[in-house]
Amino acid sequence: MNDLDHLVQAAADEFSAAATPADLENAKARYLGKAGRLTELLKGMAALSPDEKKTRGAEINAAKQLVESALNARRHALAEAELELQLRAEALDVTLPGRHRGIGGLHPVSRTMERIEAIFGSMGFDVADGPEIETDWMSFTALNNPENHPARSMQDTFYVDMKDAEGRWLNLRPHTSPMQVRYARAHAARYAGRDPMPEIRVIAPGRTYRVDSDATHSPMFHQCEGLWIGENVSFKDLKAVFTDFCRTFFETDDLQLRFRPSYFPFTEPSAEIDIAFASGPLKGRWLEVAGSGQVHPDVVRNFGLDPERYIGFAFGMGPDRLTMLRYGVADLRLFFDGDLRFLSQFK
Ligand code: 2NM
Repeated sequence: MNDLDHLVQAAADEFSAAATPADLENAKARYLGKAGRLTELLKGMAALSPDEKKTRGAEINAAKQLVESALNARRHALAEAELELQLRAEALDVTLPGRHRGIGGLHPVSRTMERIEAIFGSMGFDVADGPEIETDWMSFTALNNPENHPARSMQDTFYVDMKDAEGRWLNLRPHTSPMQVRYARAHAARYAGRDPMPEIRVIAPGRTYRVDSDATHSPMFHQCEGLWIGENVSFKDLKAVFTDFCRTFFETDDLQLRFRPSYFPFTEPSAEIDIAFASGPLKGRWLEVAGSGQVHPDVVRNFGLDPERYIGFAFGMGPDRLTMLRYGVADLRLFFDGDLRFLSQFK
């Protein structure tokens, strides 16, 4: 091997030994840089004769080409290796299941509301909703609530520190009855020319508010009230409708209903509706599920109807409590704390 062969071999060895592009560029400088070994050799040619220059120049250039191709080969190899590493680091296993946001679920109380709406809907009841901020007349007066009734007090009802356009104080509705009143009045006005008026059959589900807070009472709670008014609607219809509802809602015919005499200002006579299951964890215990009664003649009059002609019943129940019964939940507040550990169990 002559000196040039040695030089080419040494350069190729150093290039191979370079582990990074930076190492490689340093090695390159030692051969091809300004003060590199090949560059020095080329400079040294100045002292040679023209003939020697020709042969020596050709030899040096051949060697230089070999060094350059060794350099490029190593550059390419290092780039390939780097790409390979990067690809491996960023490798995706396309067979893994995707990461997705969990599909949410309806709130358990919303599920109850939807069940109630579906069941009464199948019995021909319309579903109505409307304002949660009401006037005294809508929340109390129209419903035959005396002026001095404690339900009107600030201890029981949330008042809004604001009056409506007619200067009337506003409250957060303490029940959904105002919606029944609105619906019945609109119905009466709409069918004023029809004789007889088509029956009113409606439920009003929604949020309601009372000053009350413990394990079984929340200041915001839900209600669903029902109303059926016609020329010949009686307590036996109420019994039939509500028995059917309970059997469908609780998915069993194995339950008893009891209508226990009670009092509400807007109904006369009035009854609490209790149910008892024939089996299961609550077997044999009477559970209050609704209030009900024949709509008071004064209330029918406030609907814009003649109480001598139109009669019917109303009932009101608490979807929150029905949800507690259906799922065996002991503390009402769990429904409104928004804790996913509780809520996600209902998905
Ligand atoms: C109840 C119990 C009994 C009721 C009455 C009315 C209306 F608007 F017709 F007067 N709606 N809902 C009613 C009757 C509500 O809840 C315990």
